[in-house]
Amino acid sequence: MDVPSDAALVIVDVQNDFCPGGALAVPTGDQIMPVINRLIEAFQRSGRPIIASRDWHPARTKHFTTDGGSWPPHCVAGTAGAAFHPSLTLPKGAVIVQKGAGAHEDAYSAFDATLPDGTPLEAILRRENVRHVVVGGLATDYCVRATVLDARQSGYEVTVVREAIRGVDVQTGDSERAIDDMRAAGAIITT
Ligand code: VGL
Ligand code: ZN
Repeated sequence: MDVPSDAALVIVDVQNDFCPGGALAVPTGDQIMPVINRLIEAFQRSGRPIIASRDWHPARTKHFTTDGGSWPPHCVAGTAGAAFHPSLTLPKGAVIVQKGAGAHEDAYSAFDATLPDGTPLEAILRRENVRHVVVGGLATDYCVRATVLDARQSGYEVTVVREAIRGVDVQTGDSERAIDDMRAAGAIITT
């Protein structure tokens, strides 16, 4: 893809637990890898920022069914399930932000993520003069959707690469509805 000069790539939660074999697997979640890796190469060539968020939960959190929440335990900080998928080729300079470390938050959006020192994603985007985010990752109907809606709310141009996302589809059609929601919020869905 042509990388706009004011763009950053935001890769949402491409972690083992969201891929086949993981604790909260997105069907065919691993199939986005070649597409994401091509996006990474394009951004790398353009010298534009590459940011990867990771879901990074404590062992006990209201986010998990074990404490009254919606999801089986997944992406517990530091575990193999929370590691980035081995086929994701993040370059040295990639910025890793994490979210969901509080025991009382879902933190679906990458805009809830921070560096380990607490610097929020938006501060990083501001520092890099980013006005446009290109988004891929998992899952379409949760963290990708929440990230895209927050980005639009904050005034960013947003491009979502259709082949670079996959959804959970707890209810049939959730991912298609999420794409409609993102488009309605002004995101451009490209192929
Ligand atoms: C996600 C459900 C629970 C996601 C995270 O990354 O989309 N979904 N936690
Ligand atoms: Zn989670």
